[in-house]
Amino acid sequence: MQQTMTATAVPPEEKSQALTPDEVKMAAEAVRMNGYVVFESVLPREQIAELHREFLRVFEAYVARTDPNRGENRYQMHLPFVPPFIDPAVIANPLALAVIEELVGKDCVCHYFASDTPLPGSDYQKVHSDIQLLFPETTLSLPAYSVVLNIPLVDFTEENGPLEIWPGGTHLMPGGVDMQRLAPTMHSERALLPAGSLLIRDMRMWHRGTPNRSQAPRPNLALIYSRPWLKTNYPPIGIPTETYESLSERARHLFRFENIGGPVVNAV
Ligand SMILES: O=C(O)CCC(=O)C(=O)O
Repeated sequence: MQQTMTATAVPPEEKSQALTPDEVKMAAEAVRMNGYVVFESVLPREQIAELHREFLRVFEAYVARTDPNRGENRYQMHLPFVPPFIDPAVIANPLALAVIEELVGKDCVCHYFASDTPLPGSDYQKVHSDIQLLFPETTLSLPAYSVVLNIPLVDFTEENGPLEIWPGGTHLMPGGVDMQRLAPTMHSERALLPAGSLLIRDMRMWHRGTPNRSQAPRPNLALIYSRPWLKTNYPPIGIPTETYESLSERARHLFRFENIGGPVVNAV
């Protein structure tokens, strides 16, 4: 992918800790201009292996009791707000947050904690954006108000259904554009990402899931961070009170509008 950045001058073991102020600015500019930025292989392999293992346990139980909800053989699943998913490197990743705060402000909230998984046999999704435009009746391009952080739990390859994105301005398109007719005429990219990478993208950027032709599920964690006034229809995240109180101050601030004291979903 073109907008791949590395946390230069940061030793691998501290990769998730820091970016220089200049790197934060550059990464935020990349999202503003192109709709996304990638930091490759930030989470350590061992952590990804544990997340993947636990994910599959939760996911298999989910698949056994629900129908595909994002097209054939393709599932969106809310994550249970429990370890290892709520590790600080996932919910309040310092590298991702530095860029996210630059884009949607330090007072932002995290209001979506979920995953997207195409299974073998899945097909192309329709090209779509993940959020409504604030003023679809105008041609105004507004700054970012909501961004999604994707963390692949396996390497995304040509075979296993990588996310396809339309960078270079689709996040700034006005309302009323015929996305399905226009998208095939525009440049798109497949997000071929190593497991544990961080993909930060403007929620408005056009994208779609592609067919998984491998033998295994292709899980992608998805956390949405937005300006605190944004209203969406996502169910509030259920967070037991003791879990909430055990979080860092930063994480508590991020999840402050969620269902504190509410039930954990999809736990097994
Ligand atoms: O394949 C993915 O990770 C994302 C799929 C997607 O965009 C969706 O289900 O809305």
